[in-house]
Amino acid sequence: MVDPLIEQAARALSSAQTILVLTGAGVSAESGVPTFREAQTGLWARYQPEKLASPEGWAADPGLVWRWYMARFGGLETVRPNPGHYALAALEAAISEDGREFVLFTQNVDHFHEVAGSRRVRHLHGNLASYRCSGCDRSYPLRPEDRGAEQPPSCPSCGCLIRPDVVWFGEMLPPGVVEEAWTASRRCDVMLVVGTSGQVYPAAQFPHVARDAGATVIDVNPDPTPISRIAQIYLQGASGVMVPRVVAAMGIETEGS
Ligand code: BJW
Ligand code: ZN
Repeated sequence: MVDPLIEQAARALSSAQTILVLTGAGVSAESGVPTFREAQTGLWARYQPEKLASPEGWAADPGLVWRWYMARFGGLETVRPNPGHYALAALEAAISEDGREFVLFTQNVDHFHEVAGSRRVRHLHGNLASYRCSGCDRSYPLRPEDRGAEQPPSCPSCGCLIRPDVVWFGEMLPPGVVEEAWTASRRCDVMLVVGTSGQVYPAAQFPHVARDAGATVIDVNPDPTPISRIAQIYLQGASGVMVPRVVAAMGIETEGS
């Protein structure tokens, strides 16, 4: 028998004209990527990620921040998308085929959604594969030797340090993407939120905006968050389990199902 909450989520998504998906680090957890607010492992256990992902952390020790990003970037090479990513890609394919609207906003800097086959993906916090100059802002193609370097490389044009093209605390999100997210939050019928602690703004505000505008908010997370408390449907569990179940209950086939 299908869980009634799974059925409720499947019904809401099946009858929606416009679906917005918002993902956070939890969607990649089952791929083996540590989430932000769980304890970092190994070498990085003694550092707080919030301090490293900030202009202050960068100013205090750019080498440390550089090595952290290179370690995370390297770590992505050995891991793959998980059933949660694939189910979201299958959901998008089915919705788009019906002529309905689907967009996925992710706070993650990995590319698992794209690798799994998602098409309309918007990165709110940048991505780990892009680098730019902290001075003149020119984009910088990472060289193999930069990856094992103790210090960030210098910009060939102005000599300032090269940094990851991600959004740190206190920095602006890409304006076009964040504008699109506010608008989509106000007009979606269903917002499916997966694997975010709902602590980092402005992304944490989007589900509230959608809910206030009359959308159905579905939250998937093993642990309750401020978003699960306002969601009409809270699916308590891992995204690699719950999202494929919802998609299967809609009669959509997922890779590996
Ligand atoms: C599973 C699972 C499984 C586990 N399945 N789930 C309004 C109010 C208060 C403060 C602010 C505000 N507006 C702006 C701010 C300041 C600040 C902010 O939000 N501070 C808060 C901490 C209070 N925001 C900003 O500075 C933003 N900029 C901005 O707003 O500019 C304008 C402005 C500037 C200055 C002042 C005011 C306005 C920028 C935020 C940038 C965040 N950047 C980072 C780093 C990106 C690069 C990198 O990856 O290194 O983004 S921080 C980090 O947090 C990263 C994440 O994308 C982000 C969100 O984390 P996420 O994804 O939710 O991960 P976790 O680890 O927190 O949670 C994982 C969840 O998964 C948990 O719930 C688990 O239970 C769950 N889970 N396994 C499903 N299997
Ligand atoms: Zn430069």
